[in-house]
Amino acid sequence: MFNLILFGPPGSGKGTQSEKLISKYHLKHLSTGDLLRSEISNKTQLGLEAKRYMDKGSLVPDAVVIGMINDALDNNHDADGFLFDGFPRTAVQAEELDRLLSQKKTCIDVMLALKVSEEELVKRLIKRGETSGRSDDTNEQIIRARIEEYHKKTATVADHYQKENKVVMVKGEGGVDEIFDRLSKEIDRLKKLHNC
Ligand code: B4P
Repeated sequence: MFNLILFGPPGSGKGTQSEKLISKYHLKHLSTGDLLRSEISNKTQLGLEAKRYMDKGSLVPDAVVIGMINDALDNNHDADGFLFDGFPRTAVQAEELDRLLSQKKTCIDVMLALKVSEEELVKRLIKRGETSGRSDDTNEQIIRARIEEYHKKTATVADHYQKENKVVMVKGEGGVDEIFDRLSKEIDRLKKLHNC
């Protein structure tokens, strides 16, 4: 099994690169953003609660996203590995993910962290907002609130995995294929090491 976290601030290219990586490496894609948006479009109780936070650019409560990931892991026990996209986003989520994976006798092999300047992030998200219909992309103030939330609560998640020497920084600016090649090179190297 090979489990990776694709990490980075909002707009750093996690969703974009995940699509290409799951197809190349046959990993199960677990994006908490996508799972939450699907709950919202199905108008479930969970979706209605999550929307209140997402519309402000805030993180959804830990218990909600951890519950979703727990269900997704249980429903995919035959997967060859997981690509976690947008999760974990807090220290509590990271600890809980480690616990859930160790129950399944596996762990995180690597965290690939995309590095992108703040101005580039804002530019990308405003551009996506023109066509995505996502309420959290339409207003620059909300986009900046999401980036602030990342610095306040999420950036430290990298420290958690750094203690185990599992963080690899990757330049997230340039063409999509160029960044994909950088990520693939790291995965090809790390897959041989079998961390877990
Ligand atoms: P997410 O769905 O995770 O969305 P994101 O971080 O905004 O975007 P992502 O990083 O995937 O976008 P990408 O760069 O690919 O989260 C949305 C919200 O859900 C959060 O704010 C939070 O409220 C909630 N949430 C999710 N997970 C949570 C959790 N674990 N705990 C609590 N709350 C949670 O794409 C951005 C744009 O850049 C695209 O338009 C793309 O085309 C473009 N782009 C990508 N690569 C590019 C490149 N190389 N050059 C130019 N443009 C590029």
